[in-house]
Amino acid sequence: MNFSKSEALFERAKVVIPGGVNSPVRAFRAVGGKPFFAARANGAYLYDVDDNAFVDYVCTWGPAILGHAPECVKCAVGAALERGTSFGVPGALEVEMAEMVTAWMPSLEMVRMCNSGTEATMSCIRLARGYTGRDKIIKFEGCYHGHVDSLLVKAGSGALTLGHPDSAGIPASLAAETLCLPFNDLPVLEKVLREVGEQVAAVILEPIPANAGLILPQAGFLQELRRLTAKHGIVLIFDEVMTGFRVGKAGVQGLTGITPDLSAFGKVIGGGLPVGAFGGKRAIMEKLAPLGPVYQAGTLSGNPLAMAAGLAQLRELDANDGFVKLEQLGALLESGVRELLAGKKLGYKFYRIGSMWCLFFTDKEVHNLEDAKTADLAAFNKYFHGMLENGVYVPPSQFETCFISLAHGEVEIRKTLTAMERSL
Ligand code: KE4
Repeated sequence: MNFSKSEALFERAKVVIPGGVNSPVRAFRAVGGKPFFAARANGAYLYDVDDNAFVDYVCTWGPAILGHAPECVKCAVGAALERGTSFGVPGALEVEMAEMVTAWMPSLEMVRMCNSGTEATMSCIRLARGYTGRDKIIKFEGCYHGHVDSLLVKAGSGALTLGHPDSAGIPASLAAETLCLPFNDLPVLEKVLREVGEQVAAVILEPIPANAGLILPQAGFLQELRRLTAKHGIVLIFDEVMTGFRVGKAGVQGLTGITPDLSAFGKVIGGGLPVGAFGGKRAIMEKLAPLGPVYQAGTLSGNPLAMAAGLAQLRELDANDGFVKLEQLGALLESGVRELLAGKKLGYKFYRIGSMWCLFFTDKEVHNLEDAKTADLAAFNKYFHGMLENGVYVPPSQFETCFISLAHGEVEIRKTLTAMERSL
């Protein structure tokens, strides 16, 4: 494949944009090589500036659940555009969006729109601290919640030691308020809560972690987490930025019947435009300004273009049994992949939930970040570039998750399996 125009753009980009990208993962640093630059996208396909076409399993990291540039979203945004791009005063679409998502998600008694997943999780953390009057936060290794200072924290040496910054620029004093525990490990969680439970404002997690590859919660883990957080008066926050409106109409909380106290959303809810949202129990949400003492704000929060895009996408998903079709597509891909892997020597582990899937390059079952790190990254990188050369774009890191859209069909899945056969 020829990538000459992308390479020229990348050289220009690196002069004026750090690393040449506006978000680090796009730089292909984990897999080597240089990123391609998108020219356009439609349906299941991304097209780069050199006219290469790729079956896209990144789906702009989740938002393109209908596929790229769906007609319903284009029409809705076009109509909204005629009425103006942003008002800075409340609009009817914000009310429609809030009524829709609170009807879809029983745990959401109230919801507030913001502009990214990061803002959503950051606001949940501040709200939980303001509501409980406590300072400590518990998160889990391998879970990513956006670039929030309190959540860019890695585990200390022992489970009980406090967190250390996972990025420069985060005060050790702030990181120390965050404990980072192994996912799927109830004994450690119970021990920590016995020690410091009454000091903990919130436990935040991706209920199905998808930023360390895809890690499925083991039976009973989420249920016990809900019981223990309730017992200690701790706000349970489900970060459903990836899984919300992706794994089902009511996200993981709908699949499991577990009711978190707060939830964070992004990606799908914005239809490809910048949107985040957070919501939950009325008693907690009413602590937010202008009602309560917890400040949170945003110039473009709930702006009419993003609301129009998100509403159109969610309505299309719901009106056409989107989640049922996504499950069927996921199952079709899975059966093909498992047939392919059966004939291979090297250890692979394939995990899927609905339209989210991940191929780990390890023969160890993956239940947490430590397991995920046993993956053979050199083998993954060879696979990534092989897939790209064969016209399939999977996330440029072993520690990400693939997304299927409703625009993927049997043709794209067959193309994917052929590319995989050549790349493994
Ligand atoms: P944003 O601030 O990027 O909209 O959302 C942050 C976020 C929060 N919570 C979860 C579970 C997330 O997956 C994310 C963002 N996901 C990454 C993909 N691993 C976005 C891609 C990127 O960083 O460019």
